[in-house]
Amino acid sequence: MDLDLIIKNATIVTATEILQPGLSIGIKSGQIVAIAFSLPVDADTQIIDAEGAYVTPGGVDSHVHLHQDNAPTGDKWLSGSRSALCGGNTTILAFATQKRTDESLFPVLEDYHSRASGRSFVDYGFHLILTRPSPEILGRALKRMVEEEGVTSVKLYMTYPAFRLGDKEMLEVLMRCREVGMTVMVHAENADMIDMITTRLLQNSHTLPKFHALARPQIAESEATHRAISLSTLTSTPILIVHMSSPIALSHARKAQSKSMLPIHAETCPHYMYLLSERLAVTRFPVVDDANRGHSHEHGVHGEEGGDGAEDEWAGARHVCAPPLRHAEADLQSVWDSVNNGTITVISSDHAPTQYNNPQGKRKPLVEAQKNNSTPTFAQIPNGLPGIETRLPILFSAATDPDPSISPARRLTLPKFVELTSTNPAKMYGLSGKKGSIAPGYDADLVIWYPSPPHDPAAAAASLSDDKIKIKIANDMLHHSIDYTPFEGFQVCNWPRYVLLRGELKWNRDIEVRQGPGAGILGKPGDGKFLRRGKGEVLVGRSGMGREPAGMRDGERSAWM
Ligand code: DUC
Ligand code: ZN
Repeated sequence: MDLDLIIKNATIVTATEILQPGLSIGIKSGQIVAIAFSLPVDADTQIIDAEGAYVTPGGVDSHVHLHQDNAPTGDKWLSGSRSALCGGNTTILAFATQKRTDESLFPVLEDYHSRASGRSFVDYGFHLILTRPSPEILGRALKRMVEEEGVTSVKLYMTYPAFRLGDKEMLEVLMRCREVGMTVMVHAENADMIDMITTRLLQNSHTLPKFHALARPQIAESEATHRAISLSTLTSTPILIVHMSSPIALSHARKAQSKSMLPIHAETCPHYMYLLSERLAVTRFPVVDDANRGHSHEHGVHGEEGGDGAEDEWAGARHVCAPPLRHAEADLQSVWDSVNNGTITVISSDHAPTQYNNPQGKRKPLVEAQKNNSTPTFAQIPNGLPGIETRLPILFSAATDPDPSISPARRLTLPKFVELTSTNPAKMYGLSGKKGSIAPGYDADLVIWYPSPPHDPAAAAASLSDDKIKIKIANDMLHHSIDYTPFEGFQVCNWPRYVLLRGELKWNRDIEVRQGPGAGILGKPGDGKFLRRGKGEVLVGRSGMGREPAGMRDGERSAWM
């Protein structure tokens, strides 16, 4: 068989099961070719001993913003993809953004290719953000994107003046995406509600970061979600609603999936599973918060109780994202419940960072206001959080941490972890058969974790003192170019020990721990290849032309569709 590499003594996890411990994974020419208890070794076969640890498919982070014009202090490809790798990701899907002035999509794609080319540590692809879906674009360009460029997904915004599409434009895009087989992502928030509330908050001098959460209430998300589902139903087009945070919005998705069998997919992110809007009101950072990992807690995050940072009334700007962090534990719980009852199809990071201490970053409103002698406002704070490197360790911990104080309601199973962070995003975005699973024929993109602590509570308590398996997240251990992480101080019980991209070891945390920051990165910029993707799969509901929506006669749509 002439194997290049064998990962021995693995406990392999797939989206459906945890395989019997002790298996070996045989790798040749970057692909998995065999899984067995014993594989033939020759003189050139390299061996990595997983020591019984869980081995999961490399993470597929299908929602990351790198080198975007509206985030000049955010991660570009080098730092963003490096951070992805060190957090266990081997594929990332980022955005190529059409500006309203861009008449053609092809120069846009070329521009974004040139931003990424030769710089990525991990494999990557692009979703197109459509802001001007002209007849030409709908007529030919999208089809060519699928057939010639391997770009098979678009993202549509229902909010943000620079990006927002009206319902008619969305309908036209949906109809065309169904025809050409593109996956449609939707950012669902009602723009006019947000605009009206923001204007009135500012008129009332409510300008601090904490008012960001009031400006984008849950009803703005739930109304737009319901509308997006209606548009999808009318046009019989599958959609994926990104970064869902609201219980009512999630209930709309669940009802559509379960009662009407519609192909409505839902994405969430770790920040909507762990962080509350009270963080927008903090006046010190880092925040002292024992609320992570699903412990129920009485006290929240308050400036006075805050960490060792200096007093700063703008500190909460670090947590400005859209949709905003929600107010209540019950909101977090509804997201967890939606993860576990199957409503959520994908958990991405929505890594969309901006530095804090930078005049072009989260503090920009303060700097500008000082120059113009005006008042800084929450509405000028760039939206988005970093999270590409912390997504997998946090969620893997939710699946494996033996700490009995973690609420069972805030856990997920290991197969569910694999399904939502790797297998499903690969399937949804046209990477089936290549990425997102551990099986013969797939790319050998693998994460080998540290051997888990025993599940016997006494033994677990003893081994929790081992630094390898009890890790406190700190920004200075991350590899992005951002000066904070919202997960500072969170305890996780594991971290990707080895990460392999197409059969080559690219991250070795043992070396990082021994030799210091950056030493564990064995990969280099340009290792990551652009992925020409196929058409995405529909994972929930019925695909293709379903029955007419309620109230229409059978076949009625054929008069206009
Ligand atoms: N919200 C978005 O819509 N995009 C990026 C970041 C964010 O918070
Ligand atoms: Zn985003």
